[in-house]
Amino acid sequence: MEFVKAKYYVESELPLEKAAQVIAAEQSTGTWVDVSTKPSDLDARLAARVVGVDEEKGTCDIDFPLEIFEISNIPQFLATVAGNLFGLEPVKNVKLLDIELPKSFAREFKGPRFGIEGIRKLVGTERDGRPHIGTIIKPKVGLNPKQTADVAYDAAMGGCDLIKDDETLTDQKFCPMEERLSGIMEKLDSVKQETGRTVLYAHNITSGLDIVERAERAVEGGANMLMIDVLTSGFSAIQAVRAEQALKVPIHVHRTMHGALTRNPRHGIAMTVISKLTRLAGGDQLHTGTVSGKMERSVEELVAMNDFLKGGFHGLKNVFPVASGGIHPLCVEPEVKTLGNDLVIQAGGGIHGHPDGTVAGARAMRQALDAVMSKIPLKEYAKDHKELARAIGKWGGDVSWSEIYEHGN
Ligand code: CAP
Ligand code: MG
Repeated sequence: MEFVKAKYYVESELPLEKAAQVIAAEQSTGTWVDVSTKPSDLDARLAARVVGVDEEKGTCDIDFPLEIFEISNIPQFLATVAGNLFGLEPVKNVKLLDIELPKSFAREFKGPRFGIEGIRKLVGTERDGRPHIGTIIKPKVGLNPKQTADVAYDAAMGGCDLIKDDETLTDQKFCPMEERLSGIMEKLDSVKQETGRTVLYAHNITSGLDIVERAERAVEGGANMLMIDVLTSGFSAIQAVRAEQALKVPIHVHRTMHGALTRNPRHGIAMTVISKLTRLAGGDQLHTGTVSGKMERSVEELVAMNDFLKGGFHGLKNVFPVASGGIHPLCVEPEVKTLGNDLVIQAGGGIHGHPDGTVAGARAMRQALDAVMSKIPLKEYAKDHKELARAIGKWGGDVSWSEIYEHGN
């Protein structure tokens, strides 16, 4: 018999073993009371079972028989391993820390269409294997299509490999997605003619109702990458877009709202779980966090999660981890040193907030990356790279994120 294995952190007034059994029952064949309607042989087939507890760490391991899952149905999977248990009265706090999926479960999913190697081929970095530099158009919302395209052009000419919509920009009246798409793709075609470089544009199709139609219209309109906010759209949204054979473009996955699940170490769902499900669903790139940016993190979990995304997983293609959030040129070194070269390093404010504007900001990010790849100290490299020098002048001080938010920067 094969199992999906789940690890939980649990706080309860009940003894840990008992609390684990309560969770296992509730999430499989039981409820709060024995029922006369349960066939005597059912538990042997479908009951989840507690296979270990660690009193010191407060964790338990529960095995779910594979048969309890509907293959390739992520919503049902989450209802089973991450459902009612979070609200059970006797379980005061619980966090789903990790899941282990057998090959027979994972191989029912398509996984990423491109993966890291496929995206590198699109951008032309398959040989040098350097990290990609991306930017998010800022301000987050409010620009019209022409203004958005102009910012995209500047960032691309400055050296960005990837331009993305921000997570809250979809098809609002001030920036209709089809006009935005055509404007940006026209600019990126000019970049290609002027520099020979292919720059990707992650076009945000996040929506609940018509996401496949949006994806089809976007690809017909020339999109070379799609973007989906996985937690607000749902994992099935990624699966549905990925399942469309004609949509031969990579999917950039943003994780906005994840903090509601991942941030509390005592309650919720770990980002590790979200990353595994995103890979199954078909995300080619996924925001997983930074070691030096504005969002909170566990570096240990981040490194392990990125290693999972880049490594083998039952024959599914790998996923490009994205480091984003408060990133500027001085963050490039710690990100690459900790997370490696298979990384998309994204800066929004860190490019468009450069003292000399977007082109200079993108150049400064590329100069910081070139310095790291050539193993030259940043300040040394900045001596004959003025855009980097100006970024160091602005962000070189040792200030905390709270000070930055309080006093501006
Ligand atoms: C970054 C960003 C991204 C964050 C999300 C923002 O902008 O566009 O959404 O990276 O965080 O809106 O904050 P800045 P994460 O570069 O200006 O900070 O990647 O951790 O999910
Ligand atoms: Mg954003």
